[in-house]
Amino acid sequence: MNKKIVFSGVQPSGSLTIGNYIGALKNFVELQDEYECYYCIVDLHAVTVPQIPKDLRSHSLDVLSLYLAVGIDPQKSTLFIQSHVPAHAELGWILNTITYMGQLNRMTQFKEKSKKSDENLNAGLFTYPVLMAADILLYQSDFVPVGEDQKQHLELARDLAERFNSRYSDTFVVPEPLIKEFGARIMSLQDPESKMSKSDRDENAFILMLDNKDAIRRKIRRAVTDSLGIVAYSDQQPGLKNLLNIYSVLSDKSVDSIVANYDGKGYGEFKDDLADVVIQALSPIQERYKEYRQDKAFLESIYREGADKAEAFAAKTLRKVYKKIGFIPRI
Ligand code: ATP
Ligand code: LTN
Repeated sequence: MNKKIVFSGVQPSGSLTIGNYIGALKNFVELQDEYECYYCIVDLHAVTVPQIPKDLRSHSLDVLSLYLAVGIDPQKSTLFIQSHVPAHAELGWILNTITYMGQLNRMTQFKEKSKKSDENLNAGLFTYPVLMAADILLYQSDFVPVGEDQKQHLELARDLAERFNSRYSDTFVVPEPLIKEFGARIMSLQDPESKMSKSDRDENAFILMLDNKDAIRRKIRRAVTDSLGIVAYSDQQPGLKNLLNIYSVLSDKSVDSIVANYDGKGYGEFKDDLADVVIQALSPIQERYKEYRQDKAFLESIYREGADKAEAFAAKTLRKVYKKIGFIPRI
């Protein structure tokens, strides 16, 4: 029986946050028994904002080590680095030619990122969602586990698959996003109206997967709440709502049972316990991370094998696409 295919990617653009963990990595692990999974380190995406080469190199291996440390099993899932499989850039180009400027102009992530940047914007940042569509469509992916912020990009990928299929004949599977009901949008600890982001300038806004115990405790203590003083899950208390989401996902307890536990108790006690929950969830991952990260030879063997497998699949799809478009096959 053929398994359905799952694809997802994380940018090696910095240290990963608990937002990346809860919204993405944690779900990757849960999918690997039921599906054929491809998990990519999307370095071609990372360079749409300026990167320091030495840091980019090391972040790519950091992400690979974190993939392994959270429990992604390279015997079950294919782990690889995007730039090792040239078909991503090649299909990206083709898809650029069927994408409308208007569609890309509507992308909220582009609008936000371009607002934040002081420098000249590069064209890659604008066409980033097209490359993402190529990543997904190359593997005939059925499902794409992502955080809420990627929903619009997934819609573009679906749209491009449908457009290509109707223009040339059935070629691509039309992918579906897998977005969890809880934890798909972890918010900044300093501004609960905006997404927790690893590129935030204020480091109190995020908790990194590799933060030590003291940093975790300190950042949670400083997390913005409100003056109501009641532990409750409501839109009037967005800071607390976010903390409750984190608590719930990482402790596997329902929000209701957590709220009930803090009846009549203050934010201080709640935050201290939340820090324990986060530390307990991250500690074993951090331990395993350290082991993997120092084993260069092992990491190399994983990404090489992964690229071989991914490349074979991707090349097949690309060949089909080129043929349908009217390119002459070399052999
Ligand atoms: P940046 O915030 O620096 O722009 P990012 O962390 O959003 O980067 P990626 O590293 O590519 O970008 O994200 C990897 C995955 O993590 C994506 O599926 C994304 O939806 C998810 N993700 C990122 N931030 C959050 C968050 N705050 N809550 C839930 N999921 C998130
Ligand atoms: N754009 C995504 C990262 C990404 C991705 C993908 C996610 C690139 N290619 C393919 C899922 C599938 C982000 O999180 N910023």
